[in-house]
Amino acid sequence: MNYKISKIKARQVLDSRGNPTVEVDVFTRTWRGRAKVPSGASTGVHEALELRDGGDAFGGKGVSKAVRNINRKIAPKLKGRDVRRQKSIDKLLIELDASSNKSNLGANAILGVSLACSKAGAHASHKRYYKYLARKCKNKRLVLPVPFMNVINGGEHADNDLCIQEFMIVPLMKTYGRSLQAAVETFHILKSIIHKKYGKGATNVGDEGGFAPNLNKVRDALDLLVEAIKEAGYEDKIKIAMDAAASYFYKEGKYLYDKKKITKNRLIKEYEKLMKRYPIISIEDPFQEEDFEAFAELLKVAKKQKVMIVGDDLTVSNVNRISIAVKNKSCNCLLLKVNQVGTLTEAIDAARLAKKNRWKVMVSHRSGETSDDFIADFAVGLGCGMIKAGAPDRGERTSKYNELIRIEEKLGKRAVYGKSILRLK
Ligand code: 2PG
Ligand code: MG
Repeated sequence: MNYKISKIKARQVLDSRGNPTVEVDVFTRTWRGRAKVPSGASTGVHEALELRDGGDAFGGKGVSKAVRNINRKIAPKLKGRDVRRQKSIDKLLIELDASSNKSNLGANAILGVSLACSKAGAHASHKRYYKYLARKCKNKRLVLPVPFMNVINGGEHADNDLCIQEFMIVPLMKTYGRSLQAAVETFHILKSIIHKKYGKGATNVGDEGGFAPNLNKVRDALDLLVEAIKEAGYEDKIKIAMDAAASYFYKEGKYLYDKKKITKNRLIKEYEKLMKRYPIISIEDPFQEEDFEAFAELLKVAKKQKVMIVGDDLTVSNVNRISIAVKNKSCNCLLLKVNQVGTLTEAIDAARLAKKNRWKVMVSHRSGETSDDFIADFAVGLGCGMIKAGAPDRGERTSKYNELIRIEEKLGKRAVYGKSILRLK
């Protein structure tokens, strides 16, 4: 039988930060699906557990336990199962783990298997991966996502004093290909502006490939983006987005913003000013991950400015947390990261719940990535219209943007660009 899982083999490989991560091969008689698992630095406390070995090897970051769990505990249970039956495979993985946060087998072990099965299933069914995923998502409308490109890195992703973690450019030309070009041109102009203003070393890049100059003011970073967009000639075509990842500058009840301790009310006011002054279209995790109310207060203001408020550490791609955010009216967009929750099925459920509540969904990479380009196909298959995959440089980031180039080519005239899905100023 071509669809039966004949073998599963996991191993430890390296991610883009040089840390160990899990790679899984799932075989049917004639096909193989391979997945590599990403890893975050600014992780939410409610995320599923990433199992690390501890001890001395690899500074405690080895994943040999997770690998062993796959080879010894998961593989024997999945052998002989139909690889296309994603839901029942994921259900079995969840049952085998039997914890609330995947802490027994490790979310990295479980996700590697879940995604490798989906890839093997697509191969065995002779389907393009994005189409196969679209069926799993019960979605008929394939959409090329608008890239949210993190071109200035701060927070946990860079060795500088910027409190806000990500400053992104969002190209809104007619097609994906043309948008990518506009963003790349702007990225290179940004590099020369930073070089001129801040000198050598300032154009070194952070974990997600964006520049990491030693700025300490949020407005300085935003001014750089505005200047680069203008010089590149895309003033009305490229907008700005931010991921504050605010849990990481929240200390003892205050936010350490631009090196000053401020209250959440002052931070709300500051965001309001930024939204008025800059072409910002979205702010992710503007407050720490437990403050559903502050998110809600900002959302009221943001809606008037047509700015999206995105939940990441707040919602952790988890239906329970999303439900709380829905009840509190905290966000209108979900950041979707499969490894926050641990299986493909649960990630799809999270996206569905968000959509049902008229939120938008943005598929996202992690700051620790690999060459695995799953999220590109996933974003297209889900039809959500938005992807966050870092700057347009470094192999682990461009692998996603390049896969989208191939998909656009394949879809030809049928290619729809996600621009219309965004609410715009
Ligand atoms: C985020 C992500 C990805 P990390 O906060 O949105 O950009 O970072 O993977 O470190 O959590
Ligand atoms: Mg985030």
